[in-house]
Amino acid sequence: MASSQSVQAEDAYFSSNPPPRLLASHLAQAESFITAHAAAGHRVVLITSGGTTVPLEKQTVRFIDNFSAGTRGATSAEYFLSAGYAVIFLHREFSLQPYSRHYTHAKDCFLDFLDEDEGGAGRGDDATRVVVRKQDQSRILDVLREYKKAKRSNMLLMLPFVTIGDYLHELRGIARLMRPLGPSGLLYLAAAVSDFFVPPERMSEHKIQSTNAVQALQDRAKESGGDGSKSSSGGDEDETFDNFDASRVPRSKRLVVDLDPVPKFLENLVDGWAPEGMIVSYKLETDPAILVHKARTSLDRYQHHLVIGNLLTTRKWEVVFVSPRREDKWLRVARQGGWGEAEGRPLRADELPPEEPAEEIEALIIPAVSELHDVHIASRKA
Ligand code: PAZ
Repeated sequence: MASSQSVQAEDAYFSSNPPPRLLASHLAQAESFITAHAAAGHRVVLITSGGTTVPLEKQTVRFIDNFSAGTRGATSAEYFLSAGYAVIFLHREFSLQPYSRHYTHAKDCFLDFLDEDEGGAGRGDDATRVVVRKQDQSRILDVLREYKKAKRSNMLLMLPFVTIGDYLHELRGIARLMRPLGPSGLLYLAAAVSDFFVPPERMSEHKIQSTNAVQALQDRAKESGGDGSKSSSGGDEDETFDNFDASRVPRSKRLVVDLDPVPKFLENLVDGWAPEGMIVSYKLETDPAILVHKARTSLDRYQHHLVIGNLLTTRKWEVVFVSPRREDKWLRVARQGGWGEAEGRPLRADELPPEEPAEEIEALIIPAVSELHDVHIASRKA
């Protein structure tokens, strides 16, 4: 059972941080998706993907973000679909998505894949058509077929989030809906989740001002008994950056951001929201010396089933599986000529080849996770 302290923290967090506008609609979609796939005997995976934002204002102009393009989540979704899983893809809005990821955020603009076809004899019209470039056709056709198949068979449900608050509300709601799946439910948490946030009671309603021009406007309005809506003349102007000297900026002009820690909800997820499902979380670090230790600490603390550790610089080349009662297992993409003396220890950033890996590491991760999921299901049945 989750400790009463963490249940209290959960109640306090969710009652004071408003749910996203579309939560009810997202949960209704998730419920009918899960019900249909449970009836068909499919395994269902909830994948979280992308970074969560921390808004600094209620009407948000500025926010803090976490590193993640959504590559891990979107790529994993494709491999889970190939392995027969129905996928709920809870992703940061506008981050990478399964299938379209091959052609968005890419170095080439999608228009580079297209050509004009001037019409041909035998086609019966002279209209110019837009066609995919010859050299890209077979690759795009493969991706298109997989994408259409996933859509046609209703195997992929896409649900977006933006802020850390949206993410936590959505995660809790969907995880609870997955309970009837029992052990065949899989939670695969690859999103980069902020550890800090600004609580609503300390958040400014409007854009935080960098000068006191607005204060002067309001003061003048008060003095004249008006509403302050006229434009100001004179008074404080925005600072210019001529002769700017950071050390002389007065404290009153600095923005000091005071963040609270986000309560750790993995315990509630394991014990309360989806107690039978298999739970896999990711751990991102930048220092190789602490990665495995941090992954193991997270596993011991939350008692879930697997932590996949990865380092910022080497995450497309290798990951480490840390799970209870098993040795740590490193998975690494193959390289022509092998890894030489780097075999058997984490790679250093300076050992990476300049080009992207020839193989996607998710092609190794998903079968290995799915195998552990088989074991999880079998052990629950036993
Ligand atoms: O989305 P991406 O491929 O750019 O990055 C993926 C990742 C590094 C965010 C992910 O693999 C991960 O480690 N997520 C958990 C991050 C965390 O420790 O909160």
